[in-house]
Amino acid sequence: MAFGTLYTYPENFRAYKVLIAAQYSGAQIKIADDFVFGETNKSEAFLKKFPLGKVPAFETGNGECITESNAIAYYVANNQLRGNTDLERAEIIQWFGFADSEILPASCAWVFPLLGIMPYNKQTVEHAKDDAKKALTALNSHLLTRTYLVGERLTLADISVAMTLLHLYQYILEPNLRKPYQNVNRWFQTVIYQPESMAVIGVFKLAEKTLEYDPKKYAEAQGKPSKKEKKEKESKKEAKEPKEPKESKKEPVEELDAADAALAAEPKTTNPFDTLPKGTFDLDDFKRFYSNEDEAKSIPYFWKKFDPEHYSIWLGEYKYNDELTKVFMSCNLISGMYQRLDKMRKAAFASACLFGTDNNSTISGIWVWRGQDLAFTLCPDWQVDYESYSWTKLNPSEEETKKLVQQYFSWTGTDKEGREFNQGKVFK
Ligand SMILES: N[C@@H](CCC(=O)N[C@@H](CS)C(=O)NCC(=O)O)C(=O)O
Repeated sequence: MAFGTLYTYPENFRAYKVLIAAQYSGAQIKIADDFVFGETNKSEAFLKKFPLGKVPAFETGNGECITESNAIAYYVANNQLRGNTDLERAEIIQWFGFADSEILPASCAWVFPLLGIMPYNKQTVEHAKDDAKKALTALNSHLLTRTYLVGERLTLADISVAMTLLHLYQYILEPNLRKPYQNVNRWFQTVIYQPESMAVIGVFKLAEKTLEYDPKKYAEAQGKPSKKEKKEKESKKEAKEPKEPKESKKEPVEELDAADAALAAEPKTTNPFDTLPKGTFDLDDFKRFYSNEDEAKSIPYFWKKFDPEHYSIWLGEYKYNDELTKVFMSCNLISGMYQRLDKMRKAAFASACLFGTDNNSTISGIWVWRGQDLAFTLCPDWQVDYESYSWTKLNPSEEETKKLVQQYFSWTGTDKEGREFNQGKVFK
């Protein structure tokens, strides 16, 4: 069985292919901790292993390096996913090419301007819409008589094509637009609602309304004034100064890769926690202290600094423990949730523990965040996983809370039914 480390930023649809394939095969994949897109993948150490500096990238347990998401997915997959015959294997490669050449460029050119990570060019977008429709029509005909793209069972072809369609279904294909592609819709939902897919991407919501183009978004993402702001500024300037020769109207044509990179970069939007008063608890300072000192010092430090007026403490207990199987898969469930909550790190900290062993385990954790309410409700992006947990707000002055904080921060003890601590993961 394959094992190794996957380098990626959170919510990368290409990495999803790999992680879903691993859910099927049981491959043990560790997601590289502390990966910072644009830094880690441009570091000397990374480029030595992966000269193009792109992600996802995979390092096997034996130190072999693989790039290209389809290739990594193939490596970590099992025989069912790889296809049973030479013909099936060839067809899977065919669908890899279809996803990357027929769907992806059209999807990026259509979606990225709406997300504000690529300039809007009407002609390019109209062209992309036509291309996307052609690809969807071909796919729809293929799926008229089939459940899966290749053979009778789900394969890497389904995973790769569905993940490449993810942004279109998420941001563009509102009910009216997806209506002509009923076979694709049915198949897409079959693929993404498999437990193996849901363990990676969570509960996926199909677009209810196509994202609207907002010229301000791109300007903001670039840290530039919008066209309107620019015009206003220029007309003020023109009133004072003689006219400069006019700039060309043509928008710069950006490479899709650059937009792809922008998708991974930190958006410049405000964080929902910014709307709440900061209080006196310096969470970053506590996180540093917790990382550098042992718990005999860091837990008393937590209580010394904790500000109960502006921060709250919660116990989160996974609701579907009966469905947990392999311990490493459950750990990936926790890492996946942490990745999806990346922007919560700014004002949240958690220590989640897995108790028990394979096929007999539970997940629970202690969470601390700014504000007194359930933080997940502050932002739709944070609502993928939280409903899979029951949340209990703890009273910081109660002895029971002190015990739980002690236990979870120091990764000790048992769960309520006496299962021993097995593994812990910190969100910081
Ligand atoms: N064909 C590659 C594409 C990988 C790729 O373009 N990754 C983007 C992010 S999703 C990247 O790492 N870009 C960084 C760069 O271009 O410097 C795959 O499927 O893995």
